[in-house]
Amino acid sequence: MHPPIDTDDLDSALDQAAEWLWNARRVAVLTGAGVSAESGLATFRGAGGLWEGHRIEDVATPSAFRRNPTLVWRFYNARRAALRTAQPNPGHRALVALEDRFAREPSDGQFTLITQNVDGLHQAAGSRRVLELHGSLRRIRCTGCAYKADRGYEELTELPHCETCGELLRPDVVWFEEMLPAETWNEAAKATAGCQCFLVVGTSAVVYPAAGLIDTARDAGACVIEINPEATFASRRGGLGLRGPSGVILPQLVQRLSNHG
Ligand code: BV8
Ligand code: ZN
Repeated sequence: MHPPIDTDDLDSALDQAAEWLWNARRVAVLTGAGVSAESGLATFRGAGGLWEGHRIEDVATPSAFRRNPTLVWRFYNARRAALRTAQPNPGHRALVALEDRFAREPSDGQFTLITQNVDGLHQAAGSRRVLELHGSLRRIRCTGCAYKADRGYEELTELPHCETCGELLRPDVVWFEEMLPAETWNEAAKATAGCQCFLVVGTSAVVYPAAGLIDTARDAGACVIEINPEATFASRRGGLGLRGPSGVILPQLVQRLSNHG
């Protein structure tokens, strides 16, 4: 599944990353679809740019929903169905351990988990504070009124309508060309600008403004650590690369950190 990891490089890189975390008081983490790949969920660009067999513009934009809401709901209902059997993996749990180590309480600003993922697996693993930049597959909202609800991963009808006003319901996710939730984005940007160590895990760093947080961290003088089996757009912008799957690397990093003292 992944190219062989050069253990010598990885070993020294893990030591360096643990040292940086040991000296940090405020840590921020940006996760992407790669963190959930080890829970069996398809990544966004894994299959050559097709997402579960669809093009972005056909399933993840407001115009796609206006044009063919049934197709969009088929795409999101399939992803919701996949979540009924998906479980958090050791990478998710390692991030909970990091939060427990750095944050005395969830909102003390010492540890901020920022995710592009919409699968809810960080919360399922026990992460207490998760900034969901792109919304959540659990939630749906009405296109005609203020109705919004967490419907878990229950099966929805092919074209769900609002019981209050009768209008179409939509997934409460951020589609392309839509603004991110302002408060969540501001919290993420503030935490990133104030952190001393920034972990970038399982993202191709292609989607903005989320990927811009990597530059924000670097400009703020934070140590940037990227965990990914492959090099990405983020890799070219410096920082330390831990080449490998997050479900393996994150637990190793947490172990090094606790060995450190
Ligand atoms: C915005 C929806 C302001 C929920 C997502 C033209 C007009 C308008 C905007 C734009 C434009 N051109 C560009 C833009 C900006 C656009 C954008 O960035 N486009 C990209 C395609 C270039 N951004 C937006 O539109 C954003 N809004 O800009 O608003 C605005 C408004 C109007 C007009 C102008 C500006 C909104 C962005 C949010 C889009 N919604 N999701 C859903 O259905 O999921 S983003 C989508 O991509 C997913 O959420 C996904 O999480 C996210 C990012 O992808 P990744 O997580 O990085 O996943 P990917 O598959 O790419 O990579 C996986 C990585 O994991 C790989 O590196 C792989 O190597 C690694 N990996 C694999 N296995 C493992 C692993 N890593 C570790 N361990 C493993 N085992
Ligand atoms: Zn309604």
